[in-house]
Amino acid sequence: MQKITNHCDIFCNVIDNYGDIGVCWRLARQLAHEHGLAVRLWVDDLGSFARLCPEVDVALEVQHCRGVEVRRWGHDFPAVQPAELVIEAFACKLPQNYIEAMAAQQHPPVWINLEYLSAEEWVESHHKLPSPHPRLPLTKYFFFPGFTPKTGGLLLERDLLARRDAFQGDAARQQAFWRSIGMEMPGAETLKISLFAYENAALGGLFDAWSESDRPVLCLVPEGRILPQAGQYFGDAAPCAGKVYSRGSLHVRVLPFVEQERYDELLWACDVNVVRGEDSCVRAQWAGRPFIWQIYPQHDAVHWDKLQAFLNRYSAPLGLPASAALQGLWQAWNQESGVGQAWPAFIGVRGEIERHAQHWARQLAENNLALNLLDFSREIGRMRAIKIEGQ
Ligand code: TRH
Repeated sequence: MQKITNHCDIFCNVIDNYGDIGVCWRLARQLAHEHGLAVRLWVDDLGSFARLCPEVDVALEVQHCRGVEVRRWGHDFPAVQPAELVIEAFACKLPQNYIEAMAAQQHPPVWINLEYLSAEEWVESHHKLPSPHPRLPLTKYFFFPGFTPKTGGLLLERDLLARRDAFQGDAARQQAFWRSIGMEMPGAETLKISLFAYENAALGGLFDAWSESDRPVLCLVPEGRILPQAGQYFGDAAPCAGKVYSRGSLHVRVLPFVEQERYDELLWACDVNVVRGEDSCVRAQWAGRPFIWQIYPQHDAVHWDKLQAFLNRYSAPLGLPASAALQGLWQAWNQESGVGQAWPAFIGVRGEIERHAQHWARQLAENNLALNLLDFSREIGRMRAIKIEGQ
């Protein structure tokens, strides 16, 4: 009989930025906390990890953080007993001795390659495809997150939407959040915007539009790649957390990079969120507020198809003016030009986009990635058991 999965190894190779470890850390916690698995998270860059989870000690080979065993994934990989469920994140290459150890098990692990998120149609037909190892008795399966029931769904903690609603419906909780970032809660007339972005030549145009707005705009910028440009707009060559700037109706406040769990509160507290990459984009969707997505740019330009696929899917239920306004602003932000011109139309349809955003989050919540992944690994286990019994 195939053993019931209770150990899981997740392998994370940090390529760039925070998305790889952001997704792996979220998945690791969810499998441990909500499904009772013993999770070992192998990470090759503890420095990036520590930005999301400050209690990570970058000097340690082995440590326990919030119920997850965190292991440095260094050059010489130790001889360890492989887990029953092995998740290779984003096609990172597993250590050869670990692969050999998997193959040597009486019941080889369920080996899953967790892929990047995309709204493109081909994802459905590639989800769960097997890839037999050319030499060893092992099969790797491709697991695709996505937006339709035929994909692996999205990462969502069991209580996230309830916590979001509790936060958004409680002025005292919101006030506590605003005080934690060093300010009083802004009045209802202020448009609150979080800004998490890669370098973007269109930032000046967006700031111009906000500074000319007929209502106050507060922009919160966690420290990161866009910050030098934000500082430059205000003539500051050394912007850093704690600084505040003003021009016209626009007030900008630089925040420290907050730990991952608190980033959700920032998204919930704002009226509009500017996000990037993969994980913050998903979190903005759970926030149920209008957002602007900057896709991770790729050299071969394949990101344009990916952007358009999501835009089409996301804006499909909107009326034509709202859909055009949303598409116009996202395209301008990603093309890095014309953002100031696209902003007024977007903000003019904010109410409709917000209603849509709430509905969208409720719908997507029905397709939970961690649950799907565990169901799939059990399904493979059952299939193998049937095959063995039939021999
Ligand atoms: O950091 P990213 O640009 O990561 C990217 C993408 O994931 C992309 O798909 C991938 O190919 C590339 O890396 C290599 O954006 P992302 O995915 O939003 O990840 C950011 C993480 O940082 C996310 O988990 C949220 C978290 N975060 C915080 O914890 N605190 C903060 O203050 C902020 C701004 C973000």
